[in-house]
Amino acid sequence: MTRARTPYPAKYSAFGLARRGLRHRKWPRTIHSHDLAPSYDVVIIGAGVHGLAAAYYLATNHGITNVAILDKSYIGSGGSGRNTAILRSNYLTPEGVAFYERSMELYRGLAHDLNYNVMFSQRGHLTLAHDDGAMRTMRWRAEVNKLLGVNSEVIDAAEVHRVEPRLDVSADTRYPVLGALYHPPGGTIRHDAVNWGYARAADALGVEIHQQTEVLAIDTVGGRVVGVRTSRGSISTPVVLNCTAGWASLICDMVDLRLPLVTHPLQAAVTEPVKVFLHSVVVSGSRHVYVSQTDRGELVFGASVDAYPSYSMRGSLEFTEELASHVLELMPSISALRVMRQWAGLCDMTPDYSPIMGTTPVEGFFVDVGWGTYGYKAGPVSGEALADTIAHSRQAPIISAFNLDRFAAGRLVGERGAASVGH
Ligand code: PYC
Repeated sequence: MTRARTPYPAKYSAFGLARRGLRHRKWPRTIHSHDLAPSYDVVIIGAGVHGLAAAYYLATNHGITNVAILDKSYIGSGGSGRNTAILRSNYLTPEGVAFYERSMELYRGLAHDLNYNVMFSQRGHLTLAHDDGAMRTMRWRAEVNKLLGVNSEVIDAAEVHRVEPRLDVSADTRYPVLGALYHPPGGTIRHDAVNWGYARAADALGVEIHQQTEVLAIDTVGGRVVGVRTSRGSISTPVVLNCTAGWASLICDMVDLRLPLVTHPLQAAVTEPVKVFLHSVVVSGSRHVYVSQTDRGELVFGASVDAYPSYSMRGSLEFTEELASHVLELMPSISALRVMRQWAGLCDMTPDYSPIMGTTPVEGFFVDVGWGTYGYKAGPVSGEALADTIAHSRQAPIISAFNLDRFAAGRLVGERGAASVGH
């Protein structure tokens, strides 16, 4: 069934801005509130980038607009608003590289597709290697990347210095930089803009976004989904897509589906702004740190997930201390910089560091979960692939390797070597 469209959102353009400014006209609302309807063709749980993108591509690519997105909090309140907004496709497995490269392709066209400035900045991505084992993994990744048409190459320490003069690449440090995997198309994006851009476009196509609407139970009859019970009432639906992070296993529990997920907090921090000096995204797996600089000049840092499973989203002093010591090994010159804020998000870790996507043994119940620390990069392609999977009731080809059944079949897609930092 196709739901009536709300009028397409006002077009953002310099001309539109000037016209509205001169005429003192307000911009129309971008997201509308709705009562819950008694039934939907598809219910998506989670209003993060994955859920919003899935709804958008269901509507645009398949004409399915009778869709509700439910979130117990607000748009982008989970990992989609808490990540460090790094994009890359320099993965290790052919399946992973092809998948994330499609996401980069969609991200490149997103501002145009959504008529929303998502501030994608392709500034280059460096993954530093401090020992021979890491250098071997970088060469392996570079070869797989090149074979699949992804721009990555291994560079030596002198070249690293040329790309990022502020990094200490001298040989007399405790963990000298031997070289790096250099991935010029990698970069950063403005995550809130992506979330709001998808939300605005999906809303305009007739998708209903229900914030502050918690899923309490999922009803099944004879092994197939028939409805969802929420804090605002019950809905009948034949299709549920679980796009949550942190709560993914609790939602799957509602249909008695067990997933191999362990949830860990991942912390991040941002400094006061300084004049821009760091041009690329810098990652050091063995020093457990990644850093980029925003256009406003703040340094945004992240590290490994906390060592213990938890649902806590609080920052810790231990994290800041460790982060500072590792960052200063790489960039001693920033020792006077002050940290302004820190926060945490939840990461569902899988045994092979690859996500779990697509069909499940419960008919009508689909998953897009297990995103570890790399979910944001995959928002557009996951949305596109899950929309395709739901529309055709079969696993979309680009995610065929990522089905839940790989764990029982022993077909793991090992991406640990391409995770940003050691976990
Ligand atoms: O996998 O590139 C990555 C990443 C960056 C921050 C967290 N994970």
